[in-house]
Amino acid sequence: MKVRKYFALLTVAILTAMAACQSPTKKDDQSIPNRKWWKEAVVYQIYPRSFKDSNGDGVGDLKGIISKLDYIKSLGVDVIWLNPIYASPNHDNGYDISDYRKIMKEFGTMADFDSLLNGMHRRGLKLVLDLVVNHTSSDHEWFKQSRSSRTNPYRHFYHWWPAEKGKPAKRYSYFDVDNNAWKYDSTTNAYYLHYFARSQPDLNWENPEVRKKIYSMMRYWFDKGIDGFRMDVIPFISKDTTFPPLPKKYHGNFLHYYANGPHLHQYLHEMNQKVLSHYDIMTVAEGAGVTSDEAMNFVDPKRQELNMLYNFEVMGLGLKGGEYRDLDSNGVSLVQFKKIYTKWDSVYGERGWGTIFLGNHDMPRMVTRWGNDSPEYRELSSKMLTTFLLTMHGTPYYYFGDELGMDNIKFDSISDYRDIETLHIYEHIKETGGDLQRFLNNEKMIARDNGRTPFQWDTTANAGFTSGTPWIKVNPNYKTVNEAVEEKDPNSTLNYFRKMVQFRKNNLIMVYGKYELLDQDNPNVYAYTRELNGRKMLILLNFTDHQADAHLPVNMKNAKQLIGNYSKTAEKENPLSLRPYEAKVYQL
Ligand code: TEU
Ligand code: CA
Repeated sequence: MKVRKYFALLTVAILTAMAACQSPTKKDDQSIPNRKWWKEAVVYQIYPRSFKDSNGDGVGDLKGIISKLDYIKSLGVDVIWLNPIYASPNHDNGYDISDYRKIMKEFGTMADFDSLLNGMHRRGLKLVLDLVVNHTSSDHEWFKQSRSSRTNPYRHFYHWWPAEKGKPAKRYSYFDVDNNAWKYDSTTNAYYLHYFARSQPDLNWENPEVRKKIYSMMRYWFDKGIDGFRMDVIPFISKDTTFPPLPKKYHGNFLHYYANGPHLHQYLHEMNQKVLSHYDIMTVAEGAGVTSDEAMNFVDPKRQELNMLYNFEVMGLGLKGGEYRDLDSNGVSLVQFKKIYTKWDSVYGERGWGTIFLGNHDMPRMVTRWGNDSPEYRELSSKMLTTFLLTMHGTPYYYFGDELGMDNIKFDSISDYRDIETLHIYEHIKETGGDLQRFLNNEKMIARDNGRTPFQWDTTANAGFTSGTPWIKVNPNYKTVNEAVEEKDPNSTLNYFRKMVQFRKNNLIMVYGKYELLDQDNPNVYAYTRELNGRKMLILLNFTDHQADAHLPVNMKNAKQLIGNYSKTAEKENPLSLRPYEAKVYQL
């Protein structure tokens, strides 16, 4: 029954999109060099903990995902990226792995995994897993051995600094109450390195034994049939093991130092030769600390390393940062936003391939961060951002729940938070007698937990996510913002997402067409063209809550609108005048 409903809707979505798009794509198909399935794919990211709970323990699980595969298929997406599903004590929700070849107890069993993968492949969906190999959990057997004695065979699987040499040079840590990446361990009178939490010791990639073990583990998953890896903080893996004082030029920018280890590219190339190149798979590097000048070193096909990398630059927009993670009172500058995306597009002008995303499990909800989550504009601005994601050059990574227009939950109290990052910063501010309220206010906007609340399936208790008590609160707006309600409404953000995905699929120009920014100094409107084989499309996006005009050197006389987020056309139709958060795509 359900399946049929989805397919009926899917057919409607496809027909609408096809009707909206007049020109056939046949002509586009020829003469596109280097076509690849992962360039043409739309990736849908699922945070398994929060997608669907099958057994009432309040935690999403693999069986829950299996039960929703028809829904996922109905979206039109091609690839599912799952955040870590491996055995873990869950200090950082699976980013602290205690066994790479086992499934996290809360998520299910290896048999569940096999049937999930099978269910995806049967539906023509591909599966990308998270590869977390900069660090393990301190509960990993390797680390237990390593810390047990200085002569243990696993000792050099991690980075140790013997205390008799004095204190090691300062290294900053993300999730440490003292901000210190060296933790003293009395068993062997030495410090170990952890760029993230104390429970996430960094692996020693300079040790060939470590690399061998990791490559073998990667082959284990590829041999099971997975279709790729998203590589967690992969730029951080190589380290200068003399651990000198942080060089001056990296003061205030330690990330950049972490991302520039001496043998990083040697290891990525080795990984490519020993593992990746033997399978038809995709890889995407989390690009923390990588500048646009360096991105090509990861993805240039000639170098044989990885396929794609995320651009992190945009993540800092509109934030002042610092200890309190303050917001910039001027908000996000659209001119800056456009500049960053345009700069990153030019990186891949000739070779390599980019990515586009506006949200993930480390970010607040896209509509709150980049759109407008007020009742009046939540849906419109969600659709506008969806239009952006699906009309840009580069593979779109779409975060689950954004298709419903889910927004930040904005917790008032620290007791509602679950994330190690928020909790540790709070502890630190408390210990140093800082202003806790200021921090909590900022977290309403940027805390990672905002993007981790349960998926809103329907109007029943806990949004249909669980029959038990959810591990983190459900956003109370689930009574109106949910899949079941949106399923029935042809104009919902959900059905708009489906329409946009089909629009991209039906127009290869959206994948391969050259991107050009227009009207760059316009603070309200993002306007750009995509062009392929003599065909040209214009995308107009109003990022404000008021009427705004694009100023373009483009003749709109024969322009035809193909798709847009308002259901009715404006009364006085001036194509370059946009209503609040309006998004339109024209064929020129
Ligand atoms: O994130 C690493 C990272 O680069 C940080 O920017 C991270 O975004 C953090 O949220 C700072 O706000 C990856 C994972 O995506 C993240 O979920 C993990 O917590 C982290 O690595 C450690 O594995
Ligand atoms: Ca469960």
